Amino acid sequence: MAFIKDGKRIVDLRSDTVTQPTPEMREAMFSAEVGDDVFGDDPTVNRLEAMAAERMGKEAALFVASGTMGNLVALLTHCQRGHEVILGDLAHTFINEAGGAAALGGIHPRPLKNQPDGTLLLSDIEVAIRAENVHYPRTRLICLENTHNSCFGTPLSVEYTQAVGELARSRGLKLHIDGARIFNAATALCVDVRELVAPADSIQFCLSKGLGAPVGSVLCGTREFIYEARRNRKIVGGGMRQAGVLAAAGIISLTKMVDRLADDHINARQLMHGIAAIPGLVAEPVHTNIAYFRFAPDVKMSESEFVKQLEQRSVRLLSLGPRRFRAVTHCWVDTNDIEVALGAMREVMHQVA
Ligand code: TLP
Repeated sequence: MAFIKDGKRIVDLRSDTVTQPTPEMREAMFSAEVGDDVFGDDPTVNRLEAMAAERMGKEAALFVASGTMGNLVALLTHCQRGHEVILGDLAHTFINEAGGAAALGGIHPRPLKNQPDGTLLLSDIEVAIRAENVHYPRTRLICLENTHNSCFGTPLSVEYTQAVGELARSRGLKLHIDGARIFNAATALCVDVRELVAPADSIQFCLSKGLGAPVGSVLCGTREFIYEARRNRKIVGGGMRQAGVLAAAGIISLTKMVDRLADDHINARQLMHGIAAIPGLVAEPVHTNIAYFRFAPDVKMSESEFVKQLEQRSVRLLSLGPRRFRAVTHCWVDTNDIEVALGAMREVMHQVA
């Protein structure tokens, strides 16, 4: 599959959110049986939720509009106003979700330093958990992100997640996982996704990233938790009606798109390998489908000029902060596209060498 614009093939590495529904998804969306999901009447949504819960080893699931909504609804369900959530200072929920939990839920964020592998030190979490004291917010929840987007797409291990889960339980706290790319983590670690999420009270994963669906995420947890989450989804306006047209694509994501994620990881490694050999570019570690790289110190070109020059060669990626870039592989990019991207980068960097 390839993106074609004005007759030209585009290699779009800005994010795995740019993926479009596959022909099979479009077919399934076209013929999806639907009903009013707020009444619980949409058979396709119900089927997706049952499949997702089973896949995650949780009792129940809730289809939501986006990863951001999944995380927000999870936080609103675990926490009351004035509660505190411990999370990473580089967590998507802390940085990239418009402060929704604070803005709408009165939930106080307690960011701890993310280690380069996306973990939070257990000792840091221990220290951050508040004692009962009239001055303090009440610690209620710990959030992990797996894979960790800003920390090189690193997968968090089963052992680490279990350790955080045990710590949470021993202190009467809940654990939520932002598993936007949890299947990438399971693929990279060669483990069943159930093992990765077993220690968590809730997990949200995205259908609309590497799994290719056009819209949607699923939040999973106990039956009781999902019952409450459904109310909170309504509060944030996420009660969708004939959402089966969207869920139909999500079912294809779960049944057909998970096993191919390993290819995206191979392509990301191929990309990084190539970038490492281009004078002026410095590759960073790559673990899954997210590849970061930067300019070498002597490069004079601006980030925006680099992105523009690549765009002119039909290659898209993101400039993320000073002298640094991100390229994400996904199902609309193949090994040939990776070579095209590398060729374009070589050409652009050659001009400034
Ligand atoms: N990530 C997007 C951008 O928002 C940065 C991307 O291009 O990587 N959790 C994680 C770990 C994510 O990476 C994202 C999206 C979300 C949650 C939010 O998902 P959506 O975009 O569906 O709200």
